[in-house]
Amino acid sequence: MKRLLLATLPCILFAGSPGGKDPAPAPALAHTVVLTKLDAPWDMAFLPDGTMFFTEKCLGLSVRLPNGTVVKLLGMKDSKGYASTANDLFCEGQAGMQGVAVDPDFARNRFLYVYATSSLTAPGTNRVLRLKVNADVTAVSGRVDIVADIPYKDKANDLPFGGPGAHNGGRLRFSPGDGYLYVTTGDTHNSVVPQSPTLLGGKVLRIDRDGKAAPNNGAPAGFDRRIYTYGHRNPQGLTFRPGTHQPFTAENGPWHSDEVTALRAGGNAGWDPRPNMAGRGDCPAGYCGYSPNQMGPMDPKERSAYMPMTDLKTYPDAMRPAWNNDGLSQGMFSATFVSGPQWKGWDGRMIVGFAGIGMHGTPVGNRLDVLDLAADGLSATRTTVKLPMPAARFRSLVQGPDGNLYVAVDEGTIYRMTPQ
Ligand SMILES: [Ca+2]
Repeated sequence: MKRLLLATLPCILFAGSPGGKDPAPAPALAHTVVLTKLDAPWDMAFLPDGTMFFTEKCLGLSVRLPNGTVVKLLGMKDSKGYASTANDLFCEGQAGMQGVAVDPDFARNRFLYVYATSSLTAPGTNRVLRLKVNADVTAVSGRVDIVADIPYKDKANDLPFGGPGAHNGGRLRFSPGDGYLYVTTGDTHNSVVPQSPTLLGGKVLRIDRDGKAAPNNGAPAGFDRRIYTYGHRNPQGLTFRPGTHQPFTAENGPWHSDEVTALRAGGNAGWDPRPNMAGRGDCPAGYCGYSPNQMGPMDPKERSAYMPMTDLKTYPDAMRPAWNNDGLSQGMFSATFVSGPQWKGWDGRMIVGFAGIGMHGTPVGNRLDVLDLAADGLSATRTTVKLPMPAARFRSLVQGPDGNLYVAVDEGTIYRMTPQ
């Protein structure tokens, strides 16, 4: 008996340890097309029976019922064929109808949440809408904008780069641990936003179903109490580690320096593109987020002079990233942990999705990676998924109630990826 225990011990020690020899193989993957010919699907959220709510960035909110029927629930300005339409909701650039989340207590309250850009407040704001789904899941009603003051980048404040709607954040996820709603927001190419104690861009918010601050968010004195972490650039991936429920973001960085970060309450993610910070001078349009050259590709030899995603010189207590893309490709837009024995060696690991082929001539762009994160969330090792379907712009990743991975791509398809 003692010998048997010793023989199995190395497997336990090595499981999930970055750099360690991995005893469990990667799963083989099959794929199925769930929906296609969509218009820029952005996110999905599931009920336990497989009902799948999904957003299309410039059209609105729909649902795919377990029998395969699709019902269009809430349209945006100029959308056609929806059960109801909200004329204040619009899309522009990266902004539009984005994240979607189901209330953990949906069976009782039937609440659903979407992140959407609205014209109700000039010059446009991003909002978190709470909706009530009817009994047969064919309509929504009772809209309440539980957050109505997330910054949006409008035309008047455009810069020489990015366009209106840029750096718009937009992922919504309920924590399976504490039950609160987490919301990622972008810096909107406005340098004062990410470190601002009151502006809600460049943040992760943590709120209850009415939009009120959750307890113990931990941000410094003087901060809006809804702020959980700050100093972000454009987080669009948000996921919770199985077991510990620790939240992680995946966010876009300049020159392909995308980051995955383990969040802690009140933490600063260390992004500060203001002029005259950290030895920088003035920058065009007051935004140093692409300093020093502002427009062109990074010169790898000059990497240390480029704007850091986590400025540890200015903010030594900032949250260290677990992983940085370090120039490999541009645009990490989604992340989810996967769990369950069917995932074999990937059980408990994070899948991250990229959407950036051809940007600045990078050779690898549209891909899914698997990150094996250390227990302390401060380091990770990466492998790349051998895709069963064509590479595409990976916008959303969600593990469904059936344990499979659902993947939305900008090209208009939602896939189901099934480990074999
Ligand atoms: Ca950071």
